[in-house]
Amino acid sequence: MKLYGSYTSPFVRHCRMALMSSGQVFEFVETDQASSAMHSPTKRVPFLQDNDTFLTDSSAILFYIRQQAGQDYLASPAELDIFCMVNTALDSTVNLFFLEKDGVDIHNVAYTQRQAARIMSSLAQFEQLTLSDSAPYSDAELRLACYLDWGLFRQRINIANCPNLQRFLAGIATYPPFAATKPPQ
Ligand SMILES: N[C@@H](CCC(=O)N[C@@H](CS)C(=O)NCC(=O)O)C(=O)O
Repeated sequence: MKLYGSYTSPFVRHCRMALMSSGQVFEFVETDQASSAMHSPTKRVPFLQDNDTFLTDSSAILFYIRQQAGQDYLASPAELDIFCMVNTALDSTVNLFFLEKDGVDIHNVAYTQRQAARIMSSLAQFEQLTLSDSAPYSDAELRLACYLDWGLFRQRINIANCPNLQRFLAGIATYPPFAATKPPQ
């Protein structure tokens, strides 16, 4: 099984954590934008190849990994909803990151202003969640941790006024698969 991705992507990190905790043998193939543009129709990472199985989205990749390992994945509509909400915030944050990198003035465009507002209201909602303070973590929680850590690493979010999220991140920092996949600083 080959997982293609970067060491910084939060979507890839979640898949790497799932693979590590499943005990499955896999090869991680570091993939840049030029290579993902050539090998995946979405032109994004992660993507996964396992014999005849080719998957192009982290949600499907996680489904595959969890299924193969006989582990739970998004066990209730409520958990799926949190997972989706984190993905929405993450997509908005990644979009703003890339747009700003490409020179777009994101503060003066109505659409990007809406994305920024979405990120703020999502963080406020995440702060209200009841979150585990130690393993086992659900996939919604793992996705949230990947998002928060990436957002802080890229200086795209501020959780100074979110004690619940800070506590959650401090707890998961000692979870071995999370610690082992930290983006290179
Ligand atoms: N829905 C996708 C999102 C993946 C994604 O946004 N990946 C980013 C890296 S964090 C990417 O490859 N972006 C390149 C681009 O948009 O050109 C998933 O869950 O796998």
